[in-house]
Parts: sequence; C-alpha cells; structure tokens
Amino acid sequence: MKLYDATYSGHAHRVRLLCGLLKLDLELEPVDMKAQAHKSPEYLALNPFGQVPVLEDADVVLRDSVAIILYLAENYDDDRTFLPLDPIARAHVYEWLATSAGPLYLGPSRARVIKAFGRPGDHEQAVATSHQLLGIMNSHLEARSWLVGDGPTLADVACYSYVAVADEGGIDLAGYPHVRAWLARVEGLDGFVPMPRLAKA
Ligand SMILES: N[C@@H](CCC(=O)N[C@@H](CS)C(=O)NCC(=O)O)C(=O)O
Repeated sequence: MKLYDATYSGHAHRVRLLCGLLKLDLELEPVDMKAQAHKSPEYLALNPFGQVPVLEDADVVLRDSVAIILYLAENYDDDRTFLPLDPIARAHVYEWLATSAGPLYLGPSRARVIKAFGRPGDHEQAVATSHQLLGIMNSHLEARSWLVGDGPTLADVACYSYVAVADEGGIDLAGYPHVRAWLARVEGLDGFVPMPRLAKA
C-alpha cells in the first residue's frame, strides 16, 4: 500500500496513525508540496483536487483522508474496532468524521495553515471556530475516555492530528483539560504514530 504523503499534513497523518494502530505496512511517497508537486499533471491524475493524501492499494486509488481511513477500517480491521458494526455506534463515528471535515478543518487546521504556513485566510475566525469546537469536545470528553464508545475508533483517529498541534495555529489547549487527557490517551495506544511538529522559527 502506498500513501502519497506530506510530513506536516494532519490529513496525511490520520492515515499514518491508523496504519500504525492496525499494524499495516505503508510505503510513503513524499509529495514535495513546496515545489507544487501536488499540482503536477501526474498528481492531478490521482487527485484532481491536487491535495494530499492519496492512497494506492493495488488498483484502488483513493483521495481524501476520511474516505481512506474508512476504506482501511472496512478492509483491514478484522475486529472492526475502529468502525463498530453496531449501527448506532457507527453513526456516532460518522458524526465525528463529519466534524473532522467541518469545524476541525475550518478551525485548528485552517488556523495552523494561516499562522504557520502563511496561507491567506481569516485567522481570527479560524481561532473562534477552534475554541467553539474544543469547548464541545472538552464537554463531550468530560465523562468519557474516547469520542465514541469505550475504545478508540476512527472518530479519535480523524480528530487527533490537528488538535495535537493546535498550538502551532495559535490555539492554547490549557482551558481544555479533558481534550488534553484524551490526546495523551491516543498517544498511549499501541502502534501510535506521532504527528510531527514544525520546527520553531
Ligand atoms: N478533504 C481533504 C483535505 C486534504 C487537504 O486539505 N490537504 C492539504 C494538505 S494538509 C493540501 O493538500 N493542500 C493543498 C491544496 O489544497 O492545494 C482530505 O481530507 O484529505
């Protein structure tokens, strides 16, 4: 299995993290985003949106981190730990997958890309979206160890990466103790793969 990857992409990290937890071999194919390799004709043939990550598994080519982790859980997680078979639990996992592509993307992910990568955008708005999300996650995790059920699922995998490096976007996690405890819980899982931190300027 090959992942078109970028070290500091939280979207790509989700896939690396799940592969670590599932003990799956993953060949990493670095995409040189500084050189705009993700906009080359060859890469656009894999993902017309010109975004990282893309997964190649034999003749299956998949774009979008959420689609990729769903595919991996459905095909390679024999115990169905990460995508529960129970339809209600699974629906709650989908809630957090949608959150990862909604407020998490518009909040911590966008705040970081604006602040640390100098991309255009409204940093203040992204910070406000982040604090709304983190408040909701903190309350949700007050009486729970994991976002859904009593063990890690794709919900935790999808939401971990950008929350773990939220400070790089100027977001302080100090006021969210239950979120910090949850991050530590994810970090303690067998097969955990760290989200690389940006070098301090
Ligand atoms: N919905 C996509 C978003 C992926 C995404 O935004 N990737 C960023 C890197 S973290 C990217 O490739 N940005 C380049 C661009 O959008 O031109 C996913 O979940 O994979």
